[in-house]
Amino acid sequence: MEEFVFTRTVGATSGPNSRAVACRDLRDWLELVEAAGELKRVTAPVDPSEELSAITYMATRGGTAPALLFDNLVGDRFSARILSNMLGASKERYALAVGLDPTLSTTDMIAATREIMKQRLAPVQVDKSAAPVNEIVLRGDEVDLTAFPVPKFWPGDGGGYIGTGDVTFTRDPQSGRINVGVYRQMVHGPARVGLYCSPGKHGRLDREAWWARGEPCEVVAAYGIDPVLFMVGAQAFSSGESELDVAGGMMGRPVELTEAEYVGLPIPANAELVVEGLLHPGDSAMEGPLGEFTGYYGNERSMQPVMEIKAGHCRRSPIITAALMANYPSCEIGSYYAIMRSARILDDLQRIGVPGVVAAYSHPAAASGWGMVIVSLKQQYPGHAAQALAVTAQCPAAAYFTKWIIAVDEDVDPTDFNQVMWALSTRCNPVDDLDILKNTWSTGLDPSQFPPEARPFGSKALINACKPYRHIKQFPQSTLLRRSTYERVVARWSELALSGSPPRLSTFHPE
Ligand SMILES: Cc1cc2nc3c(=O)[nH]c(=O)nc-3n(C[C@H](O)[C@H](O)[C@H](O)COP(=O)(O)O)c2cc1C
Ligand SMILES: [Mn+2]
Repeated sequence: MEEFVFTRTVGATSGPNSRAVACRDLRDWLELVEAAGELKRVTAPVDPSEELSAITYMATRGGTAPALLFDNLVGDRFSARILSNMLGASKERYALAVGLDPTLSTTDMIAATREIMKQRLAPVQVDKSAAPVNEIVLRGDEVDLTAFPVPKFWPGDGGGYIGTGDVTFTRDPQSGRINVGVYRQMVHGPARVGLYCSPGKHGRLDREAWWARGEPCEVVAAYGIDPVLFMVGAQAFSSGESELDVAGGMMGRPVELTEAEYVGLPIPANAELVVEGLLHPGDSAMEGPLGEFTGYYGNERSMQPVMEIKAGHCRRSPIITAALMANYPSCEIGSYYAIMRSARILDDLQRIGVPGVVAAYSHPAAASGWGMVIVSLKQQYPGHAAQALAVTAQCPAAAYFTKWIIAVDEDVDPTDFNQVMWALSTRCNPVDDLDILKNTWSTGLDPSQFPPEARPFGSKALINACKPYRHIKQFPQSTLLRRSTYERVVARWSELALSGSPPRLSTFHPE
C-alpha cells in the first residue's frame, strides 16, 4: 500500500473530496443507520454489569441484528448511553460508515475496500471551542469514571471495561507519528484506568520508547468514537504510518482533531467521551481476564500499566461504544474485520504476484476471521494451487493465527460457505491434498495447545479443494444450467409466482 500515490482534486489536508462520507461523527452515522432500519433503541433500564452484554449476545445470535443503543443504564450518573453491536456481523453498517453501497455483495465490498483503504488523507485541527467533545470538560479531581456506566461483559471478566470499542492515541517520541490502536481499558478507580497492549502493538512500543527515556507516556483514549476510526484503529498498519491518515482516506474527509487540556497529543474533536493522561514507568495493577473474540477468556490476570487520568472531555449524554467479544455472529469484530482483512490479503497476493487469484475471504465465524482463509483462483499451471496456498498462508496479512487455508477454483465463491463445503467434498482428496506447516506465527489466545507455553507457535493446514490439475481434462463437468434456459426462467419469474428475485448465476453449461 505504501507505493500508492493518491491524488485528489481538493488539497490533501484541506477538506472533503468527491467521495467524502456524509457523516462527521458517531451521531451522524447513527442517523444513517437508524434510517436504514439498523438501529434499535433500548429505553428500559439495563444493568451495564453482565445484563447489557447478555442482551447484546442474545439479540445477535441470529446474525442480522441491528446496533443497540441503551439509554437507561443502572447506576449512571452522567446521562450516558451505551452503543453495542455497532458494526458486528453487519456489512451494511460497515458500508454506511465508509460510504460504500450497502447492497454490494461481500466480494464487491472487499474489492471496493481495497480501493478506499489505499487512500491517505491527513487530519485537520479544529478550534477547541468549536469541538463538540468539549461540551463538558473535566479537570483534575472532577474526573470520575465510576460516574459513567461501565460494562462488565462476562461473568469471569476481571472488572468493568470502559474501553473496548475505543481508540487510543500514543506518539512515537522519535518520529512524532500518532498511533491509533484499539486496546482494552479496565477501570481501577475514579481517575485510574488499566491499558492492556499485547507485545508488539504500536501503543506498547510507543510506551516503551517513552519509558526508555525515563519519561511518562502520554495517552489519549476515546471511549465513544465513530466507527471508521474504531475500525482503522483495530487494523495493523506499518508502525511508521498513522491510522489517522488511513481513516481520513477511507472516509474521503480528514479526521478532525483538537488541542487537549493537559497532554501534547491532540484529541478527536467529534468523539463522545475522551480522557487524557499519563502512563508512568512502574505504575501497574492487576488486570484481566476478558472474554475474548475467540469465545474463551483470554490471558490470565496480570500486572498491566495504569493510566493516571488528568482531564476528561465529553458531549452531553455521551455515547460509549462498547465492543462485545464473543463467538460469531455476536462479536463486534465481525463483517467489517473480515472484509478489511480479506482486502489486505488480496493486496499482499497481488503485490507478491500470484497470478490467477480471483477472490479471498476470511469468514468472521472463524474467530473473527483469524482462523481461516479461502482463496479462489483460475488454475493455470501445475502446482499453481499449491503455490497460492503456501503464499496465502504466510503472507503478512494472513500469517498470524490462521489455521485453515483452503484453495478453490474460480467457479466457487469463497464468501459462500455452502459452495466451499461442496468443493471440499467433491474436489479434495485428503490423502493427496492436505499439507501442514508447523511452528508458525500464532497467538497465546489460541486455546488448542497444551501446555499453554507452547501457544505462541501454531500450525496451519493447507487444503487444496481445487479440481486436481493432473486430471483437469477428465474431471467431470459440473451440472450447470444452459444460459438460454436460465434467462427464460428469469423472464418468467413473476409469471411463475416464485418468491424473491431469481438467483444470480455466473457459470453455465458450455453451449
Ligand atoms: C474490540 C477490540 C478490542 C481489542 N483489544 C485489544 C487489547 O486489549 N490489546 C491489544 O493489544 N489489542 C487489542 N485489539 C487488537 C488491536 O486493536 C489491533 O491489533 C491493532 O492493530 C492495534 O493497533 P496497532 O497495530 O497500531 O498496534 C483489539 C481489537 C478490537 C477490535
Ligand atoms: Mn499502528
